[in-house]
Amino acid sequence: SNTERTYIMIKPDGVQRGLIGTIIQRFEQRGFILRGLKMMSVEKSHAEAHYADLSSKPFFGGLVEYICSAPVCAMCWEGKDVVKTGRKIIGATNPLASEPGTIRGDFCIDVGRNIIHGSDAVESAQKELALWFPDGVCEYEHAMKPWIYE
Ligand code: YYY
Ligand code: MG
Repeated sequence: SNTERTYIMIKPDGVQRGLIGTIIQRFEQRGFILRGLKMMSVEKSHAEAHYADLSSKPFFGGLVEYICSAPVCAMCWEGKDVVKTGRKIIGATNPLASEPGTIRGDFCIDVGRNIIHGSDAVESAQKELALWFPDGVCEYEHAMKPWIYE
């Protein structure tokens, strides 16, 4: 459906490196609709909840510390197949394996500083949006819709 939603987050390195505008532009110019956007300093427990599935990994502690090290930019994007397409726009987890033209493939090198998060499935997107946007997102009619979808 055209109203699928995903959770996208610019991580502390992306925020500090001044990449918010560039990243938003890539989703916006593709035709996706921005429904939620906020800057947020992340509590340890919140980062741990977001990455709960990875809690047994050796990099978990460092990952949580990184996410809490400076503010993040939390976003909800909407559109047809936005979860899968968002992952394509972002690129592979390890930036050295990300194709040029993807966000990670254009702007970063280390897996532990890969500047952006994107939900990996519709179900995880719903969970993540509930965690990061507990008060919901902005429900509005976007004027571009008939020019993006037939
Ligand atoms: O969804 P994605 O961010 O592409 O990767 P995940 O496998 O969900 O891992 C989340 C996050 O953990 C990843 O973006 C960087 C970090 N990480 C790491 O530091 N070292 C690894 N070997 C794997 C993942
Ligand atoms: Mg993931």
